[in-house]
Amino acid sequence: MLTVFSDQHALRDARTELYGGELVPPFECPVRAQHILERVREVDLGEVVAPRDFGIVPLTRIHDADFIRFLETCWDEWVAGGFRGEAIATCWPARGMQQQRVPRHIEGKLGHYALAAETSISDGTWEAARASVNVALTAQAALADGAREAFALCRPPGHHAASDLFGGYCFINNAAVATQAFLDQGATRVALLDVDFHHGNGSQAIFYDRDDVLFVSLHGDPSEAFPHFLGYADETGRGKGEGFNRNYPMGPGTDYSTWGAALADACGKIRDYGPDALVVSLGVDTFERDPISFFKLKSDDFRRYGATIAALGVPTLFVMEGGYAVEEIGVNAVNVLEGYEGR
Ligand code: Q9C
Ligand code: ZN
Repeated sequence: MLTVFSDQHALRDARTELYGGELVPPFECPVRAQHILERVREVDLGEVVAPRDFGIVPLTRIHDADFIRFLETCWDEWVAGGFRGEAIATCWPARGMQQQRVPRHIEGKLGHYALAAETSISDGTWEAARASVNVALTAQAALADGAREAFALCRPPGHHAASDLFGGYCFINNAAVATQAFLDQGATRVALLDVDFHHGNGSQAIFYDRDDVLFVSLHGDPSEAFPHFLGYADETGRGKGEGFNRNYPMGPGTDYSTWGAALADACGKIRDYGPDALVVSLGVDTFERDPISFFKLKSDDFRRYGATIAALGVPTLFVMEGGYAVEEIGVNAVNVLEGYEGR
């Protein structure tokens, strides 16, 4: 299987994450991608190529133009504002306040565009996010050119990013941009399967009103886990999108007997949908020793579910999302891909 990787991911190297009332080194850190790449090479998964630059247009198919400009200019505006730390949102348009007007001051812009406070914007964040979406689009192009599968080793991740929201370590929704690229190139239906531990709130919101994308997500119950305010089972889509959004929230301690059954059910929905392509938001924070999650998947389980996904027989683009047990992240992520390949 082809892997697409950019060393520009390392430009996303924030010093701070707001966690438990402290500023700590971010869980979403450069060594994650390094370890996955090392494992790809170790098992000889296949060729590793650098991304091409697809420019801004494919991003604007998913993201608000002012939001993209905000990401591009945020760090410079923050520095110009005289602040000494990294850019962190500290205030929001809460219930009863103005939701539509975008403030001029960077502090107000951050609150307008952030969905959470843990994700600092730092020097190089925009450049890394650009490289990450180019990785996804380069892998998508390989499928468009006839490959049956490809691995986009994206970093930073994307599935929490909505049309005009960043957070949960995400800035540009790489999987959503790649999904839209399939449609823009002539696909009629694309399935987006999100197996990251966290609900893909950004992907759900982006495609919620549409029937040309089936979004299916397995994740920690939002009543117990981030992103806390979306991802319930009764969120099934809206308007002509009704029935094209499926959530499988699961509680603390969920192991493969439960998770694998949910995946089998999810794959049944995907099969019934009959997609031209499948995009997998591949987070491995479902692992039993993930430091911020509560599922109990073992390293061998990742191999098993890769095979389940392969059985769909649909051209598949794997897009890397979360996973914070950095020592095991390479084995776990590549186990999915090896399981998919039946080796
Ligand atoms: N107590 C992804 O996996 N904060 N993002 C969690 C845990 C945010 C995860 C706090 C987690 C974001 C792509
Ligand atoms: Zn996650």
